[in-house]
Amino acid sequence: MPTLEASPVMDFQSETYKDAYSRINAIVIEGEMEANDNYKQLAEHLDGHKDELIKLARMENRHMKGFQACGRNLSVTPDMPFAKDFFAQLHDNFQVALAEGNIVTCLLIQSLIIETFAISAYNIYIPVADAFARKITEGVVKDEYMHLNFGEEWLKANFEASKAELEAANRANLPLIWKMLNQVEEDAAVLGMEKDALVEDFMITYGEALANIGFTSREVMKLSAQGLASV
Ligand code: PL3
Ligand code: FE2
Ligand code: FE2
Repeated sequence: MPTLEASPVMDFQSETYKDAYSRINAIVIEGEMEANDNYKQLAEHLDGHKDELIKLARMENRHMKGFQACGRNLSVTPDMPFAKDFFAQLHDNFQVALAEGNIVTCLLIQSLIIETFAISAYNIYIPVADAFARKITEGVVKDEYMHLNFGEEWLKANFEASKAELEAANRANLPLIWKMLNQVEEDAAVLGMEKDALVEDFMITYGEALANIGFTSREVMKLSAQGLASV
């Protein structure tokens, strides 16, 4: 009946829910852990931003602990090997870029792509989460906007020198996000999260970030849809 409350009734203790949660929970724990590593490494390579980056890294560590608590609260054991594999390609691309001194690429991967991925996932998760996880995730998502903003500000200040590398890094890494989204689509649906909503939220947030950095709206459209046709 259309007048009734629309929010889905979720059985957080069902085996189906807990099975899907074991992978999604692992993904966010692994993502937060890798983000912690990435900001610690960036702190050593980005002149003049060491203290700030160390602070961001510490926040990621707190996020990881928060999501570990969410899994424990539902008596779910996160499937960490699955999650490591899930991030492997992005992880490798970040490490190769760092080794080659391509800091712009590192910032695009961590502060733009991964933070936007997290922001869209967390925003879509909050309304369908259990009460404990909702509270944790609401706190986390506020921090993630700050992390995205760090990347935006640095890239905006260095826009002309970064533009070509950003375009190349976007071409190499954004298609991985669509692939990753396809991999979690079914599990996310069990948690009440729709893939279309995730894609839409991602495109909006990522597009806004690119516009803030200095790309024209035509460029933003091209960049933010890179590789999307294959989804
Ligand atoms: C860095 O601050 C955060 C890195 C975490 C990235 C996680 C991306 C999550 C994508 C999985 C979609 C399912 C939603 C999960 C909701 C908790
Ligand atoms: Fe985080
Ligand atoms: Fe973050």
